[in-house]
Amino acid sequence: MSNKKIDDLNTDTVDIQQHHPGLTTDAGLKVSDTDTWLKVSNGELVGPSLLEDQVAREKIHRFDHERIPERVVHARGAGAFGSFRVFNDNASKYTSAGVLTDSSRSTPVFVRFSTVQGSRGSADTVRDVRGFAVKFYTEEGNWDLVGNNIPVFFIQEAMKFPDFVHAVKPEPHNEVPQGQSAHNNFWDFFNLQPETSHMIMWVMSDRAIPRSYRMMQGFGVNTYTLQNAAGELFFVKFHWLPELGVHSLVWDEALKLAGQDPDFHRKDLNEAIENGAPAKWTLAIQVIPEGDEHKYDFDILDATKIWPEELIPVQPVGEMVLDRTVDEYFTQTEQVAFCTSHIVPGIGFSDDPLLQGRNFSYFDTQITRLGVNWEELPINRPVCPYMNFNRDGAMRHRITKGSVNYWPNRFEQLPPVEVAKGGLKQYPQKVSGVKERVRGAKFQEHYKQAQLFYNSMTDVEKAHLISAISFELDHCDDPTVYTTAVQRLNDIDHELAKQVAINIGGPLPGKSARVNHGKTSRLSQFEFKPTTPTIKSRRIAILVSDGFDGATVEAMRTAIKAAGALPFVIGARRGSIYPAGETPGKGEGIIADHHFEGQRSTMFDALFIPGGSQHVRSLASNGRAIHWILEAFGHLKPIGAVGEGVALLRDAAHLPGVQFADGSTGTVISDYGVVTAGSLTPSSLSEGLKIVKGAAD
Ligand code: HDD
Repeated sequence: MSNKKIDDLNTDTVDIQQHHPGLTTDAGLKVSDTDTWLKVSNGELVGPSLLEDQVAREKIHRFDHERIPERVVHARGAGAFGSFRVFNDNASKYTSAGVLTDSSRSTPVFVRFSTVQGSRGSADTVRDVRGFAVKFYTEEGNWDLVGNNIPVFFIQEAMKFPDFVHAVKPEPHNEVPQGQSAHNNFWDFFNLQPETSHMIMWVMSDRAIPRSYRMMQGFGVNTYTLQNAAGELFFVKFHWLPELGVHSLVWDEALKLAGQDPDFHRKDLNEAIENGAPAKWTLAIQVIPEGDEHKYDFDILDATKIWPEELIPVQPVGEMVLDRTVDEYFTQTEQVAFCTSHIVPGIGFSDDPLLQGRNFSYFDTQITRLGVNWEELPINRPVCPYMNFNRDGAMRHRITKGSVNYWPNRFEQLPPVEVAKGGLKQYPQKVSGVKERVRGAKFQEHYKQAQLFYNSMTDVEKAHLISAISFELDHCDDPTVYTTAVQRLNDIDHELAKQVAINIGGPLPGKSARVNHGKTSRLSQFEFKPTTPTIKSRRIAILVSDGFDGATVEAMRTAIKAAGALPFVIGARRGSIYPAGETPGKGEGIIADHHFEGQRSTMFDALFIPGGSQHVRSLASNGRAIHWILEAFGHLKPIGAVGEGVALLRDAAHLPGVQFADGSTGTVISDYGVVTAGSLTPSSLSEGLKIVKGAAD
């Protein structure tokens, strides 16, 4: 399908695989030698290099200036292209914005996902908030919805942002730690700034270690406004709901992946798109009419609060599909620049103080990062016509003809556009008051929603949350920090604080004066299942050694591919592995995609162990293969085993008490996510795939 933004970018794209003009300088001079500097030589001895070699000089100069400042936060990211389409008229009552109401449009988008704390080269799977920034290239200009995968934020006021970022970033004296909030300063900030209470619960939950960018919710976080054709105003919060449901890694996986495959999320996004599994989200809105602003016991303009969906329903509006990877990281993912201040008619801001400050900060940061003409860069420019009297500045490259560059001018060129013809309309809001540095009364309450979140977790999620906090506080070596943190957690939930105190040391907290209200909401990630159960794009490892059962592996590979998932054969070595009945060294056997040391079980969603007596004997004597199986089992991955593979699984995963099938009918031990069968039959295969699907659910 055509995508206006891709067409636009194509006008600036060269493909070096298609065009071979030969090597030239940037000025077009054909270069005959790009490897050896011009020197003085007498034929035998080679003397000094000559400064006059302008080709060498320019190559080095150009290289010296390749880096630009990385983003002060969200430095590490991955991007993709796609489109957004409205699929109902839910939004029409509230807004006149075509992008949210016109179902005949396909609006091009670019999305950049990111972590917040780490620098550009940090690992993907660290515990952190994930950025979820969407640029809609609409017919009325760019709309940037710059959100996160968590619906609330650490602070209420933009003015606190530098303090918060300094506190969470590596400490100033030694620049430690990288990609982590597990340090004194972050927790000190939490201790002293109670408005962080709600967000800290989310960041310590499994939401902060997603399995994939494709399996996260997104949230605009701030409160925006919508305005309809009749001029009525509504407050709105934006939600992205992933087609695949919300899934997380377990902490042990996240830790290991940070070393084993620091680009895990980046690769995952590209791998899925390239293998025909575009990433999809439903855009949904929560809407509050202007007159109901003060109806709730929380302030609807406070970014540390959610709007519980039991009170304000989440209404689906349209679907975003990401189906194209970037061609070049720097010019697209690195140079893309978002601004919360970029809205289109029908969408507006609210008095949310965090949003007001963000509206200043983003434009400003892009000037430092990319220069004043950053909006001219191909990835940032709109797909609709644009023209104004902003001029000049470093690296201006658009050439504008005409003899005037101001308004009004004698030629009446470029007059402002009337509101009726699509010009920006300001909502006529009556404002009066006293100039004061104040926060609203309801902004003073910080604990009710932190409790709401904690109460809404399942037991497993609560246990993970306690472990996560205990991990982080264990990395704080200042007793003031970790003992105070326990007191602060006690304001949220006494049991939670007690469990953490037991783990990290220090005095146990006494009963808190603040009692947990016990209420819950739909916040557990288990509530966000895939639209349709699927294993599409999931990575499934098949362990093999020489002498494996060839027919079973072939059948399994075919079944996995047919389900849209990705089979990977993992062997003792990368290269030919021979099935039973074939002589090693003769013929091709099966080519293992990876070997046990090169890839680890953490990188896969499920594991299959075929039968074959020689193959099982050899895996059983391979420590790494045993570790693979045990680790996959420990991480609760679905595991299938057939024939002799069953005994290997039983021994490797230390499951002596569990009954495995030894007949051909197959037994499902679903509590463990384990499926075994004497041989691969249609029924055992379908049971197995069901378990994998269930795990992906
Ligand atoms: Fe921010 C980047 C999300 C509060 C100032 N922010 C940035 C990005 C995301 C967010 C996803 C990366 C965009 C990209 O991929 O290029 N930020 C948020 C959310 C917030 C938030 C959801 C709370 C609702 N941010 C926030 C505040 C301020 C900033 C309060 C300043 C007052 N944010 C920035 C920034 C960044 C940024 C310094 C760094 C790089 C950039 O803008 O382009 O201006």
